[in-house]
Amino acid sequence: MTSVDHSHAPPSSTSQDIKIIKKVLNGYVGFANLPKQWHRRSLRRGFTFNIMAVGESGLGKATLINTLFNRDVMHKSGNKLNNLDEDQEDDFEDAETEPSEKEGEVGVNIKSTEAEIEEDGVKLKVSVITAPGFGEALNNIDSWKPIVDEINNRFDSYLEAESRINRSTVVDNRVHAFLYFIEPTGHSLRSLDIALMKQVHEKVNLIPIISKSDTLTDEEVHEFKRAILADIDHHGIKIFSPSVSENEDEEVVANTKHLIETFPFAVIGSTNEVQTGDGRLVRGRRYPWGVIEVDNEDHNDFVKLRQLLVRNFLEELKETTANVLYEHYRTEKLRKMGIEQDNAVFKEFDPATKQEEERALHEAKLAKMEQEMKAVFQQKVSEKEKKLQRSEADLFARHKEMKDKLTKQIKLLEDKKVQLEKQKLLPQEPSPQPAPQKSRKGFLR
Ligand SMILES: Nc1nc2c(ncn2[C@@H]2O[C@H](COP(=O)(O)OP(=O)(O)OP(=O)(O)O)[C@@H](O)[C@H]2O)c(=O)[nH]1
Ligand SMILES: [Mg+2]
Repeated sequence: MTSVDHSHAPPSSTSQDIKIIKKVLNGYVGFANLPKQWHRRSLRRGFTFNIMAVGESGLGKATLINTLFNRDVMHKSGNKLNNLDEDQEDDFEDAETEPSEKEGEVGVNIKSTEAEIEEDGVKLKVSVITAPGFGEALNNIDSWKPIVDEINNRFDSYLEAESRINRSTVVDNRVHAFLYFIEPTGHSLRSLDIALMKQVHEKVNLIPIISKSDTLTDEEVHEFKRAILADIDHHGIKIFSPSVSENEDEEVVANTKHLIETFPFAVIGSTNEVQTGDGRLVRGRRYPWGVIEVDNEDHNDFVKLRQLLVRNFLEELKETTANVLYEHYRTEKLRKMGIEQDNAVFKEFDPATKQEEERALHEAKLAKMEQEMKAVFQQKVSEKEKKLQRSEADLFARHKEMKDKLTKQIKLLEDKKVQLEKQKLLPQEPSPQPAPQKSRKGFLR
C-alpha cells in the first residue's frame, strides 16, 4: 500500500511533481491469525465426539468411559462379574438420568448417553452409544444386526441432512470411534467377537480392547494380544491405526509407532482414588497384594487408549469417519440405488486432476496465441507480397513504357539514319547546292 504524505507535499502548483510517496512497510496480511480464529470459533461451538462402546454385559464399558472423561458420564451396572473390589461401588454417584437399562428386556437395544464436558474453557459434547443386550441371547447369530443398523442409520441421517439446502445446521451424529470390549479370557477371540467386528470394520474406526485386564497376568495379556492380532489378521478385519507421518516431530512419530505396537490395548477402568503403598492417591483398583494404577503405563494401556481416543487422535478419528468410512458408505449406497457417482464432478478436489486441467488450459491458451500470431504474420506477409506485386507491376509498366519509348526513338532514329544515308548517297548524283553542303560539312567537323 502506498500513501501520500501531505505534510511533505504542499498543494502548491510548483511542487506538484515532487510528491514524496511514503511506502508503508506493512506486508502482514493477517492470515497467520487463522488458527486463532478457528480456535475461537471452535471454542464457541464446542467439539463433538461420538463413541460406540460394545461388549458383553459387565465388561466394564461404563466404568471405562467414566474413567476416560474423568466424570460420571455413564451409569454403572450392578453386575459384579470379575469385580474384585466391590467396596468401590459405594462411592459411585449415579450421574445418568436415563431410566435403568434393560431389566427383563430381550434382544439388543441401542442406547445413547450424552454429556457435555468442559476443560480449560473447551467444550466437548460426548455421545456414548451402547448396545445393552449384546451377546446375551442363547443364539447370538444376529446380535450384530441392531448395531450395524444403528451405524447405518446415523450415516443415513447425515446423508439426508447433507443433501438439504441449508447445510449449516448439519449435526454430525456419525460414530467416530467404536470400542469393542473383549472379555479377558486369555484364549482367543470367540465367534461372536469375530462376527461383530467383521460386520462393522468397514463402517467405523474399530478399536478392540481387552477390558478388565487386571484379571490377567502380564504373560497372559501378552499371549492374548498375540492371539487376538492373529485372529484379526486371519479374518481380514481392519482396525483403526493412527497415521504416522515421517514429517512430524521424531518424538511424536516414535510415540505413535509405540501406540500401534501395543494394539490391542489391555485396559482397566476405575474412577475411584485409592492410596498406593508409598502413600500416593491414584485412580486405581486395590487388591490384597497391592494397587493397580489406571494412569500408570507400566500397569495397563489406559493412558495409550486415552491418547488414541482423546488427547492425540480425536480429530483424526473424526476425519477418517468423514472422509473414508462415510464416503465409502455413501458411494456404496448411491451405487446400490443405481446412481453411479460422476467423478468428474469431484475433479476439482483432486489436486492431480486439477493440475492436469490447468496445464491443458494453459496449453490451449498458448496454442491459441500461437495461432493468432501466425495469422498476424500471414496477413503481414500477404500484405507485403501484394505491395511487392503491385510495385512489380508498376515497374513492369514503367519498364514497358520506357521500352516502348525507346523503341519509338530507335525507330525514329533509324528512320532518320535511313534518310541521312539516302541523303549521303545523293552527292554522287548532280547536286543543286554542293557548296553550302560542303561548308556545312566543314562546320560539323
Ligand atoms: N476388575 C475389574 N473390574 C472392573 C473394571 N472395570 C469395571 N469393573 C467392574 O465391573 C462391573 C461392571 O462394570 P460396568 O462398567 O458397569 O460394566 P458395563 O460393561 O457397563 O456393564 P453393562 O452395562 O451391564 O453392560 C462393575 O462392578 C465394575 O466395578 C476393571 O477394569 N477391572
Ligand atoms: Mg454399562
